[in-house]
Amino acid sequence: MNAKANAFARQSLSDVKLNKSEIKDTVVRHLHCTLGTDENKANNHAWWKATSAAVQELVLEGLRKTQKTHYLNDTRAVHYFSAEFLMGRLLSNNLHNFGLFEKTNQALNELGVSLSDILEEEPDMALGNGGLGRLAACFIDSLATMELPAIGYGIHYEHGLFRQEIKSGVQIERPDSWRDYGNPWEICRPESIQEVSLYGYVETKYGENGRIQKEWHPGSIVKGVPWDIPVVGYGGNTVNVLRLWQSESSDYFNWDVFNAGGYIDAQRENVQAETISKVLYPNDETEAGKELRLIQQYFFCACSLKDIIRRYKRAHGDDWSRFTDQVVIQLNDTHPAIAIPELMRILVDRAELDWDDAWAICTETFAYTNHTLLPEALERWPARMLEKILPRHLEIIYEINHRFMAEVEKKWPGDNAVKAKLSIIEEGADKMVRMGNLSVIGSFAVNGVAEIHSKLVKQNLFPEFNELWPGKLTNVTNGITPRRWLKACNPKLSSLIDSKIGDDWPTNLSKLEQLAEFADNARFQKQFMQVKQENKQELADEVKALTGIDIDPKAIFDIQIKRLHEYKRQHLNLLHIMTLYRRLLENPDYDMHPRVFLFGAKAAPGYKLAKDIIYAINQVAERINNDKRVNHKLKVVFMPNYRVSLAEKMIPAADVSEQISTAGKEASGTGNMKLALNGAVTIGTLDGANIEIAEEVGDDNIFIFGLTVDEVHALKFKGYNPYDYYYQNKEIKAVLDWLETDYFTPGKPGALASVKQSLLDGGDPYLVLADFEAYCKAQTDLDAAYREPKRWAKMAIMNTAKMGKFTSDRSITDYVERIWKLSSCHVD
Ligand code: 26Q
Repeated sequence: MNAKANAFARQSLSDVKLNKSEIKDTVVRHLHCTLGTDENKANNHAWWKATSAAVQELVLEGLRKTQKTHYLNDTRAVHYFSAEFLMGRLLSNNLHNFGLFEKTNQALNELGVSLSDILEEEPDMALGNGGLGRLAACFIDSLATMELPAIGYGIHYEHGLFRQEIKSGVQIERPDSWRDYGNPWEICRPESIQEVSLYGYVETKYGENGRIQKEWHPGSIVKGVPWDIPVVGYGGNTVNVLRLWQSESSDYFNWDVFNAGGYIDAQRENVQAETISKVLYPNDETEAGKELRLIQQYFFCACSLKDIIRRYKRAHGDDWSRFTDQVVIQLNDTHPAIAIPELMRILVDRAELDWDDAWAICTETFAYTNHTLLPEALERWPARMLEKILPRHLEIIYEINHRFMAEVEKKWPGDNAVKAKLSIIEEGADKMVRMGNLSVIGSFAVNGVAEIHSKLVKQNLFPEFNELWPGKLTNVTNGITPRRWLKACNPKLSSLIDSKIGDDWPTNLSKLEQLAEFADNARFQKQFMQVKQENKQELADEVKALTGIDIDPKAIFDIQIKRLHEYKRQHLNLLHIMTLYRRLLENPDYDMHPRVFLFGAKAAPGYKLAKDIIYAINQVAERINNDKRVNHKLKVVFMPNYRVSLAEKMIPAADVSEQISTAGKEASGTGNMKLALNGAVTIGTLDGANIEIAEEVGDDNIFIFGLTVDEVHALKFKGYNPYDYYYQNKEIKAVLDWLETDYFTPGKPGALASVKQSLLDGGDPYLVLADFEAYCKAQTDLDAAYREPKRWAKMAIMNTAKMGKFTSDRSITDYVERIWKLSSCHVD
């Protein structure tokens, strides 16, 4: 961009009171000067890029001001370390947060362009699997909105979560290429490149004062190139950053190989280095133990710590005494736990601090969020692997453990069982490093993500740690940003709410409670349900376009959207659908309101049964949707490639929110909050945040069913036999046997047998059959409620009205007050 254009940009877009014609001029200028095209030639993609570039001018202005303000005020900041940030699309969000959405819509209209069409051109930034990654994205939105000094640190994956295609009912994974045609938001910062060491060996030396010195001689060095994604707060004052590291080969390291004539070897090194940030691992809730995954984790933690320390030293030089005043690091699960020994290495080996001083700094710097109780999801790394990749870190972990074991001995003298349990090292043929234990020991605070989950973390996962350090384990219930998950995704409901209670609810979500006054008001009920109806019509059009399936917008839209996992029990939903189908076949007059069941879910590529469940859903859908006897009452839709931007279309149209995990297994859930906020009624178990949602909306406005956590434990303890339910309940037997025939897979009997098998001989680990009857009963009650329009409208309104607690602003306030001890910093 030339200097004149730049000056023009400042005069125009930097003034938030931008008018329409200035927006038009800026977008057109970018069409010409950035995209090299013009109004006549430009397609929607070019218009999207030009509009984004125009908005980016404002973003960068805000970013510059924010960074200057934070620097001048020498603010304490939170550093959110996460292997995943599921950002989704940014243009609509940034326009809303700057308050420019409507004006830009009009400006583009006058240029003959539809804003809603060009928004569809933006690829999702899918640098995450599901809940954990999206939580990180909601949190950085709240941090910027609340003008808190914060930075997100993660990995600049070349390929985000795979794109899902469904071919003949089967999930096919395709690479995601979100940056193929350039990303208008990210800024490369070569001036802040960091180098990271890997492999090699450790040399022990003796310093002059007799102090043992360890020197790590790395076998390989890679470069971390930072890409900054600006994060615009609502209101547009504070613009924080998400800094994502991309790996590259280090020129410095390859020079020798290259000079020695090893061009090919040098190239191989290049490829290996670049592999580190190539692809996001798609296995949520399972520990894969792959070497590359560990290298990814260390890579981004090491880059981020160097970045933090560089910034700290710029202000405080070599004086470490103020480090913990300035820096707090939140670990999003154990994925970044290797940062703990890395900071120890920097402090002890590089800064030459005494161990105890270094450890004091470390344990005042880190806090850790746990997101799971599933044993298969708790990260453990083979000590041998750590030794090879990070030899010095393994030594440090042993030292941390050695000193910690002495503490345990003091508290529980002679108790070897408790030592074995609390040790960071799991002994055995192959020693394993337990990242959960390391994280608890190396942090000053540990939190679960919903009341019940945190209680179980204290009681079942880490009871001895809770005894050793009372108060360290705590709860911060998750939340979601109402800017994306109501204001931006549901403009019709947002306007209706504005008209009733004013427009400051996006930053003060408990104001929604005022809607409760109108829950019985016939006129408001009508308006509310009219909005829902229009959203359902829009989704029906989308379903038709994406899948070719016709659905009736007057039917109940019953939605289950989340990663596919046995514990989330999509197959419980499926068994109920098959039960309704059977009832309808047996009795064509079976009394029910027409219902459309919609699913969105990706399965980890290596999770066979999860993929089988997707196949089963699709095959049952195919049969039901084409069965004239029932398809006026029952439809099933599997929406391919579930992702943030699809969630934004489905959630506003939901009547029913399926939250049916086995009690004790879903740490919190956040989709439950998004759906309820948009007026969907939950059918769910007493699990995760469902419990707190039920407390907020009241028993009349939610359908709770099934075993509680205590009942699950009791049943497992007494010995659970799924065959008891199979033989006792005719409908269970009928639908499970049905799965084994070729009714849903013509010519291929047994193609769905694995689902049945897992629920019988497989032992039904998630108690699907035990909860089946209660689930069906709750579904029948729900159907009856829907058929009383006034009752249903009230329930839907009450759900929206009572979601104030679940704004991520409240979660962040909890973190700030109880863990981070941060102050906001106003940016003018
Ligand atoms: C681990 C090892 C190797 C490869 C991948 C992974 C991996 C990746 C992602 C393990 C777990 C995840 C993601 C977990 C997750 O999303 N958990 C969810 O977190 C939400 C936010 O707290 C909760 O609401 C959900 O209940 C929880 O399931």
